[in-house]
Amino acid sequence: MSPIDYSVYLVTGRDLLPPGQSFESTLTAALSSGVTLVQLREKTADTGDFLTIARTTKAICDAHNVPLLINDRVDIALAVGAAGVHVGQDDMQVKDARALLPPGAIVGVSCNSADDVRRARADGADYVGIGAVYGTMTKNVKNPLLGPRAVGALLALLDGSHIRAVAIGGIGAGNLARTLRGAIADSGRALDGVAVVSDIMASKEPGKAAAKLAAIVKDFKKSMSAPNPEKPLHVPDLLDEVVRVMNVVRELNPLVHQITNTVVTTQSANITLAAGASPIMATAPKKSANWLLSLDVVGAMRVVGPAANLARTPLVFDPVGVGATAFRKRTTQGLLDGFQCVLDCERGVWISVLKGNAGELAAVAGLQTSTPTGIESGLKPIPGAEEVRAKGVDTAGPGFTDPAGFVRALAGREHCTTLLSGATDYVSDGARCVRVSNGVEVLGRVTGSGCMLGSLVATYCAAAAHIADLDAAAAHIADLDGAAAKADVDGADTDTSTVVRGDTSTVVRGDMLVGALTGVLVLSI
Ligand code: 3NM
Ligand code: MG
Repeated sequence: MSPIDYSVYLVTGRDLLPPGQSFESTLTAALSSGVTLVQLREKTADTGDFLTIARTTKAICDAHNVPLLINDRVDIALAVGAAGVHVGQDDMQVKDARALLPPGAIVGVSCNSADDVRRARADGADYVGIGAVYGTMTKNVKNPLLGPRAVGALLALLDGSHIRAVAIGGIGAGNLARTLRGAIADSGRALDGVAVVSDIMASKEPGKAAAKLAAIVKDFKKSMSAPNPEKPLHVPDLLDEVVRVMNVVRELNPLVHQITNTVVTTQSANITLAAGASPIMATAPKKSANWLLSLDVVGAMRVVGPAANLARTPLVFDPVGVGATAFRKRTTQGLLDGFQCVLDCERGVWISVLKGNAGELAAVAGLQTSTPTGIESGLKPIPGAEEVRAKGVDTAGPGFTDPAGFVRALAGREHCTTLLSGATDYVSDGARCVRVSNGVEVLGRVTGSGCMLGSLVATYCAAAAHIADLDAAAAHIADLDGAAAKADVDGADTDTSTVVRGDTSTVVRGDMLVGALTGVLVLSI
């Protein structure tokens, strides 16, 4: 028997079907569009009805060559010749189910805690369904919600075993990539797939819903098997890139959608125009009066971020003053869990940018390293994060002892190009790190200069579809500093602007962008 593909695991729920949609048509559409495994879950059906629906389901699964598992009921699985069963913690135990089923049958089990996973391992389960990751209306979940990082911690308990793992609970296209990326154990073990009920069952377009999930899982798996290639950077080449990307902006005149706070809206729009792009400063993702009325800024970010990810639109996230209050920390955590940095597999680069000053990035590094449920988070602590504390939107203290190392580690963990702005700026994609040392002191005293930097990063990313983000991000820093240098009446020396590879550089000059104040920038080309 070929190995089970857990990528997109549909767990049925007939009660969730929208009006006019039959179980058979939903199942057929989903199976034609990327679902790789089905679990028939019937919580209220009598045995006779369960058997009838199981036969129908088995026939449809067979027609698509997709294995079928039965929730809880070993007898039904045997009667229809299903590939196996899925049991909950209150159902028959894995060992007992295994004893009743033919050799080679699949037995999976729901897990919510470290103990559950350890027991599943000891009992020889084939896979675990870890959940609930997020809140869901589909099941009355009494256990603690895990969040992606605790899922990663539970995955670590499977190290060295062949047990496969899927996550379940409140997962859909909008949070899937972030879920997959957030749930990686230290060993590098990742989820084998995702189980969903309502995202497909309650959809009026179940085929489309399944296809979206399948595309995201495929992207993720590809990115895990093909790590970011190490591409050496040469300063002269990089400076050529700066010029090239600036020209591309002028040619393309990209539309740059920016959702930001009211302090900086005007500056952000102006610098976008000055770079040769078109800003749109809307909090509403669609031109609809309802959206405008009903969405606050954070709400708009929650809607637009995942939409940008799905459309493969570069997205710059600037968690302004995240360390200052519990509210901002919560909001940033929620946003990071809700949207994610999409990997462009063809180019082998992460196409989104996380940007902040030292205080902000230190706070992001410290987010949720332990989860509310007490499970040790799978999120790696970032060395040096404790060296910097946020003070309002500003940073207190002298900064990181090894900023390049810090940024590289954070970029690696968050899987997106990360830009640390400061007197010297550092940009890393997790492998390479560029240090930009042409800071201009006056920028530290201009509110919104960090925001403007974010606008430029976004603008150049939009234009740089064929240029690695790292280079694009470095390009605008050089640009903003250059512009500021020209404007600085005390005459900063623009000729000494230097863009060099981080770990080899010793050039540090100036003071740039300490007081960053920004929102989220979402750009569309
Ligand atoms: N099991 P949806 S959560 C069936 O935590 C199930 O074990 C869960 O539904 C667990 O994809 C869940 O609609 C429901 O959120 C998942
Ligand atoms: Mg059960």
